Amino acid sequence: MDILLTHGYFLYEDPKELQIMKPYPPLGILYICSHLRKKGLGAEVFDSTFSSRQELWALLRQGTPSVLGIYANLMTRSNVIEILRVAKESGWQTVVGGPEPGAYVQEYLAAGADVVVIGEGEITLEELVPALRKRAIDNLHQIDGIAFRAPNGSVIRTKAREQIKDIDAQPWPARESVDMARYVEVWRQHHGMGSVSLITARGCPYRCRWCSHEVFGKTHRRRKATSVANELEWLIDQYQPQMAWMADDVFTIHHGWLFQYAAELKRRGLKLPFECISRADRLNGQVIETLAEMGCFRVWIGSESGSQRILNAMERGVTVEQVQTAVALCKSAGIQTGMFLMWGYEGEDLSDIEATVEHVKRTDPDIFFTTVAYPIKGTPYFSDVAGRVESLKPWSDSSDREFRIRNRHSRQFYRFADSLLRTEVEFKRLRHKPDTDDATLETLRAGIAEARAGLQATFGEVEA
Ligand code: B12
Ligand code: SF4
Repeated sequence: MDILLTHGYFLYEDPKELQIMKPYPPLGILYICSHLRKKGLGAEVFDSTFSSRQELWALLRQGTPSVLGIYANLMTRSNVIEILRVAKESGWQTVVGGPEPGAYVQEYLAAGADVVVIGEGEITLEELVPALRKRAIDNLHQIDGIAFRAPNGSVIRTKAREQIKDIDAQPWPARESVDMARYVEVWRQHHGMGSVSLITARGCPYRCRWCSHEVFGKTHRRRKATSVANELEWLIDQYQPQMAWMADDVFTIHHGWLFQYAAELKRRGLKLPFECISRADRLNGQVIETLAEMGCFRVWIGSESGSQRILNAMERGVTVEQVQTAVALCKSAGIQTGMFLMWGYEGEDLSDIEATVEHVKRTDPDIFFTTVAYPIKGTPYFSDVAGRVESLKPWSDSSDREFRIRNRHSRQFYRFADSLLRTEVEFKRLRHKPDTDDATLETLRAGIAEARAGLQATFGEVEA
């Protein structure tokens, strides 16, 4: 084996995810694995999702050390750091990649990574793995897209790695390297539908200020509609799923492509229910009708705020009305909607929170999730607040979500905002239902009053 690929996500250690139970395989390392195998390198995957750190430690300690490649994102950082430590103690050469390490090169090198890969991993690892296997460290300077330490301790960053031009020429993810049947089965057991994931494009050209573009930059490269249909057909044959998740950033970004893909599915008689993410401005009547015909049962929309002022500050490029129209169109086409909302973006005050509450009440999506804005290093939003960000724990033990932004409203304030949103929406939903009793409405009214009073009371509280 030339390289063992892994990621730091352990499902059974994550109480929240254990309730949700919607795991998908790590497509990034599976793409790398199939590419390296195609190039004749011995690549294997240790899929941590259903495994434990003890099993990984045993493999690292007992196996013959070679190169260990680890995918890292902001949530898995502390696990990845621990994996690096055990791997180094056991004599492995270590490489990290994914959306986070490029933003924290020094830190990952200090934590035990021999090399940090920045951007797409396929070609970089194709060149890097043989060099590491031969311990030809001097050759590293010639490999684009990496950072490493010179013998004198200085950090060397090579030229940026050029992106893969034709992503269709790449082999599909090496799903055979992970227990795909188990992923599908977990979905089936917990949600009544086995699910698979696939991507149709790489990169997003939009510029929402809080979103990370670390891996693909602002490019957008699409696969051919026929190639995606081939992969879907193969997935159905192999794993008999009842649904799919199109894991693209914005599945409906290219309308011409979408219509072609829909026609291709129709020609093949394929109609697997699926869910996807879209921007409201990339949804219109014809797109939504096409999605419904293709089997789309849910569209997730990044709505973020009901205040246009805040959407503009985020450079979201979407209007509140567009979100409302898109949700209404989905409803009339029989497609469920899920909304992502963000509290606490710079400049948000009580009137913006009230606008978000009104927006969600009016739009009435089937589901909505809220989060308090968190600055991802490398994004413009991070730069905006960098001077005020304080980590609550040492970098290596924390995620980029364990921090405080000085002078931002307190966490308690956002808990009240959340409670106001949920009780107001519930009240509106139940008020007109004939079987709702007065006591329920009274409880909700009290909840609304309490949340609003809490918001007022904590308005002056800021993160210290
Ligand atoms: C699908 C997805 C999810 C799924 C993951 C399920 C799964 N296993 O696939 C779900 C919904 C669970 C999810 C959750 C979250 N996600 Co997410 N997600 C994505 C998304 C949209 C696609 C991932 C993907 O498949 N990409 C396609 C592959 C080909 O790209 P890739 O993984 O980046 O891999 C390439 C390179 O990174 C590199 N590479 C990857 N691994 C390795 C390993 C080595 C050794 C090397 C050298 C290179 C390398 O090479 C690969 C091929 O070129 C990305 C955005 C995006 N478009 O990538 C966000 C993204 C990864 N998610 C993000 C975030 C913030 C989250 C959450 C924190 C959100 C939240 N609020 O909870 C959670 C964290 C969950 C967790 N515990 O890890 C951020 C990460 C930012 C960061 N700096 O870490 C991203 C980049 C979105 C964004 N633009 O901000 N996510
Ligand atoms: S939030 Fe979505 S639309 Fe905005 S830049 Fe990120 S991926 Fe693109």
